[in-house]
Amino acid sequence: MQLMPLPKRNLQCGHLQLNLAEPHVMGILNVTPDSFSDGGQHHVKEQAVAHALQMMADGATVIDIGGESTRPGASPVTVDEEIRRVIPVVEALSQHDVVISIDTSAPQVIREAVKVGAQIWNDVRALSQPGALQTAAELDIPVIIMHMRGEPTTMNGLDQYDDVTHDVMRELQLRLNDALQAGVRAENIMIDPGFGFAKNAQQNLKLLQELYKLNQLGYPILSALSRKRFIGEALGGADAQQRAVGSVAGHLLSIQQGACMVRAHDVKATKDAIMVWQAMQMV
Ligand code: 9MG
Repeated sequence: MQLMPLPKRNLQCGHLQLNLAEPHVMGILNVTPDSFSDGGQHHVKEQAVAHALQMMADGATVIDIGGESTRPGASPVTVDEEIRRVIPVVEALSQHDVVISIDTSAPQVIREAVKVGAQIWNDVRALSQPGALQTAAELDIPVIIMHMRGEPTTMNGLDQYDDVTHDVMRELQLRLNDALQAGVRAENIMIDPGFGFAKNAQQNLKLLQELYKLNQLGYPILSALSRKRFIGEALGGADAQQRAVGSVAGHLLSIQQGACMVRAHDVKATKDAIMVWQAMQMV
């Protein structure tokens, strides 16, 4: 496996800066009805904020808040519902020293979230929804452009690749071209290979093995494989709750190849692994 240095630059996130010379943990905060025990909307917000604060204490510098599940088969939610779920949590977290990322594809959601303090747009649909490119250019905030084919509901049948890494890079480049053409600044772009989106287990592993190649595109890389099915399969069929250590391994392999951010459920374990990696780098 070829090793690549991390990109040595800062990502400006509103009034906060992320130094991308060191790896960052993005903690996952799903604000969907099944994420927290049902105790009414206010109670869900309290639990979500408490969970985010714990992830920050554990070492997350970014919290990724999502109000729509992108799992295959998950039912879509309306923009109004997404806003209702996400905005109160953004408002509460904006009082804290953490970068807030919003996992949404809807321009209206990110616009509302930025008004109350969000700084990064994490879009698994890579700015493909109507108005998304213009919104990203206008808001002038960091955007994560992820590779996917189709929609979460249709992607499972779209995994025909000649060479998965090469094809993912070529298709990502097309989305990058569209973003740049629309006026999104290169300094605001991060890329993501989209582990688990329109890829089978072997293809996900191949992408992980060759992640370093994505450095050729010239943008900081986010790796997001936390608790995904292919990690479970590599572990011989572990269910989601038993995939923490496997996910940490995958994230560390990503960082070793140049990823400067990893999106994780298990923040403390991920941070510990990164600290060992960093200590080794210092020798
Ligand atoms: C929200 N979400 C779920 N999986 C993801 C992935 O692989 N990358 C990014 N950027 N977001 C994701």
